[in-house]
Parts: sequence; structure tokens; C-alpha cells
Amino acid sequence: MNENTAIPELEFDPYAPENLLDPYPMHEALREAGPVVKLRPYPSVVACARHEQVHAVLNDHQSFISGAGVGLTNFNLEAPFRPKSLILEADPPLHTQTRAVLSRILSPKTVMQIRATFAAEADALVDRCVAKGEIDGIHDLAQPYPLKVFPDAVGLEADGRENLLLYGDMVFNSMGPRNELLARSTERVAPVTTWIMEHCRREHLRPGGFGDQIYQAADSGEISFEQAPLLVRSFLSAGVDTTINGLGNALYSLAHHPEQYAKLHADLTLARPAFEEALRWESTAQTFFRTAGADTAIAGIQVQKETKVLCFLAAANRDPRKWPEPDRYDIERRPSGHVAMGSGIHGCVGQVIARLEGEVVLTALAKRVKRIDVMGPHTRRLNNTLRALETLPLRLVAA
Ligand code: 4IA
Repeated sequence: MNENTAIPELEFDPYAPENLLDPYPMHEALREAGPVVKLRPYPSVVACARHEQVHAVLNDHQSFISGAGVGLTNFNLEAPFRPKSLILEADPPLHTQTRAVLSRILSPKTVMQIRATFAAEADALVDRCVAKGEIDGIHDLAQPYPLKVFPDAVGLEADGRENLLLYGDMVFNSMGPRNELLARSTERVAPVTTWIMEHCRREHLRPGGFGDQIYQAADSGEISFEQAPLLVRSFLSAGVDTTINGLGNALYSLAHHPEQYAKLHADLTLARPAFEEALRWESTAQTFFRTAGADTAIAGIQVQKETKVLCFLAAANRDPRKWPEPDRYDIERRPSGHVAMGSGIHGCVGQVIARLEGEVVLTALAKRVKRIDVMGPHTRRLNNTLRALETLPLRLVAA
């Protein structure tokens, strides 16, 4: 205990390899220590791991701002590694304007328009995987699917899409400390950033795609032409690595719970709930920060202006105070209230697209595959923010 503040202080470094590989023992210790904790390696940070406080912080955007960044670095005190996102790293009123544009483009109406294409692509890819029999769940399925359908919908040309993977890795590492992981993923920052920004220009974007629709919002004066490429950048930053790992984690969850997969195989309407429960059980985005915009408090504990607040989304999603048997992957749970896609005004603006991808891929799988066998140990790609698999050897047994 720190006697001055009465906030429990723990030794954990959430960004150390052992905690990135298996965060759950740390999450439990953080939750049990108190509603607000400190971490000795990051003395200026306060952290929340219980659902109640994580939810409360995310839903109080006035006290806990995003404009100073949603990673460890306080952009009010240190320069951001790239020009700030106009939606993620912004507060009202700017955030309100940019979010309106993105949420219209990524709307339920859009899902109706793209559903058939997204489903056909999932069917075709899963057909190829079933024909192979033995696959790598990441390289053969979880990665190629979003890397095809989402950039297609944005209107990006086919060449160079691997840059999206490098860029995503960098963006999510940049939300943590300046450790080895960030150093390695920023080695190639210059060429990748050049490629990304070039492909945010209107002449590279297919007319009518999500990217072009941003420029249409500039045509109508809703946003400026200076803002448009940065909003396209948000699609390219947030739309691929997230869904790749959401799908990868869902495949992992199902492969390791054959009884749950059997239920899905028997009832395809469980595809969406199975994806949702995977988001809760293996949260793709493990952590986000907010910044205290003024002197404030969390659970009655004083928090000073400019303090970074580390929210453990993945720990909140397994908080026994919120969820019965939180460590069980149960596709019939209907885990509403999970914070894997955030909560409040910054809650994932692309969530209807992400859920569509999850639904159609798991449906395509469940239609054709009666059993998934784990063929060997999986490996992880360590990232400061994402829970990511590198390999997941599977056998798909045709129905
Ligand atoms: C952006 C939090 C994550 C999914 C995300 C990353 C980047 C951006 C938005 C969200 O560049 O706007």
C-alpha cells in the first residue's frame, strides 16, 4: 500500500512478455487488489481492472478525455508518433463531427448492402480451407478474410495490402511503452506510413467505396478536405488488425472448446453469439487509456489532471463481479455489457462491420465443418495492445 494515496501498488508490467503471453493471473491480481491500482513500473499511471470502474471511466468522456491519446503517452506533454486521429484521439466537439461521418458510412444500412459479398467471400475462403483439411487458422483464414473484404469495401487497390498489417501492428504497439516491441515495429515506420498516407488520397480510392464516401462528406462541406485523408487513415488503422485477431481469437476459442463448437455446428444462429463471447473471453484490444481532463476521482479515489488511466478491458470482461464463471467460454451466454469494443461515445464505430465479418466466417465454418481439431501448439504475436495469434494449427473435419 502507498500510504499517501491509499492506492494499492503492484509490481506487474502489463507489457512484459510473460504478461502479454498470459495476462489472466495478472488481471485477477489487479481486480482483487482494488477498484483503482498503481503499477510500480509506470508510477504516473492509475489503472482499473474491474468492470464497474472500466465501464465508468469509458462512459465519462468529460472527465476522462481521449484527445491526449488513448495509449500510455500523454499527448499534452509529449508529441504523438503520428498526427492525431481525428476520431480516436479527439474529444467533442471535433469527435462528434468526425464520428457522425464514419458512423454513417459504417451503418446497419451499409451492412445490408455488403452482406452478400462478405458472406460469399467467407464461403469461398472456408471452402478452400476445408479442401486443404489441415490449415493454419491465422494465415489461411483469420488473416486473409479481413485483409480482402475490408480494403475491398474501403476501395483500396489490391497491391501492397501487407502494409496494413505492419501499420496496424505499429499503431497498437504505439499505445504501450517504448519497449522492444514498439522499437521493432517502428523500424519500418517510414515506408509503411508513406504507403498508408498515399493510399488515403482520393485518386487511390474506388469511387463509391468507404474511402471515397469520406471525400463525398468533404464535397458536401460536412468535413474539410484536409480532414478527409486522416479519416481514411482511421479505416486503415483500425479496420484490419482488429478483425483479424477477433476472428483468430474466435477460432482459438472454438477449437479449444469442442462442445461449444458442436453447439454452433448444430445451430448456425449461434454464430454471432459465439463471436461475441470470444470477444469477451479473449478480448482483442486488451487495454486502452484515458487521460484525466481535470482533477477527478474514480471509486472515491482522487485522480489528478493529466494522469493517464489504464483501463484493462480484457480484465473487466472476466470480472467475476460482473460475469458468472467468467473464465468459461460459453457461446450461449449472450455477454451484453462486455467492453471488448469499448463503451460510451468512443465505442467501436465499425462494430457492425466487425460483427458481420465474425458472423459470416463462423457461419461458413459451422455449415461445412463438423469438428475442429487442434493439431499442435499455437504461437502468439506479442503486441502492446492486441491479443494476437501468430499461428494456430488446425484440422477442419468436413461435415
Ligand atoms: C484511428 C482503438 C483502435 C481500434 C483504433 C485504432 C486507430 C484508430 C481508431 C481506432 O486511427 O482512428
